[in-house]
Amino acid sequence: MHNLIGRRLYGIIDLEYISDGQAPVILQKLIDGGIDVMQLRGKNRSVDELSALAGQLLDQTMAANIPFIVNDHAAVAEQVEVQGVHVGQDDDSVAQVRKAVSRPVIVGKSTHSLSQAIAAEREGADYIGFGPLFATPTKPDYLPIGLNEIREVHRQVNIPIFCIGGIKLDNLPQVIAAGAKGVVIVSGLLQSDDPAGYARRAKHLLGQIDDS
Ligand code: 3NM
Repeated sequence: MHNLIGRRLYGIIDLEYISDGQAPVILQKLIDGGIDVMQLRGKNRSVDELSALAGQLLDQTMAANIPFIVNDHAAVAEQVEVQGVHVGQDDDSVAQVRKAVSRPVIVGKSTHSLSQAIAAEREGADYIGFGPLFATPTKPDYLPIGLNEIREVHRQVNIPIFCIGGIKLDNLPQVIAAGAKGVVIVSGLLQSDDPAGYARRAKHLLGQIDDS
């Protein structure tokens, strides 16, 4: 199974921003730019629709040796050999996901506070999202948590942490300075005229992180 340790740039193919038809081309640009993890997110899509698209995109992530995580639906992972499933606070528990998928998969969980982050590690998640750091139209109903707890969450949680929410190239240096080791970028990448270049610049900044 893939290991997420050391993976820093997590990209999401979010079907609110791009069409199914655009997905393979955009995904390839993100891969060319150096994303380390890929998630497919389609909040209003059925399991069958997501499975069909996941099946189409999986060859690309396999060729690039990037873990493919599907958002929300363990059922998609039963239909397509993706590497992982990501769940939110109101979705299936980590244990329910592991039970629903008949092979070992990465299970990630969204967390929105230090206490949720600690609970997700205890619950057996393989990694967490931590945010939203900043207000973001991609997840409009959540209060931003800011940068103050990033260092503390890294002290208290020992699974990979991907900071998320409103992260763009212009605030990424601030996010890194606040202690982030990995980030998720959605709209910044998908709304860029040059997603590969955008990913490359983000990777360059993330490459300056000192892990010690
Ligand atoms: N989850 P963007 S914030 C999908 O805090 C998602 O759990 C979040 O998109 C969380 O990079 C978020 O466009 C949106 O702000 C991230």
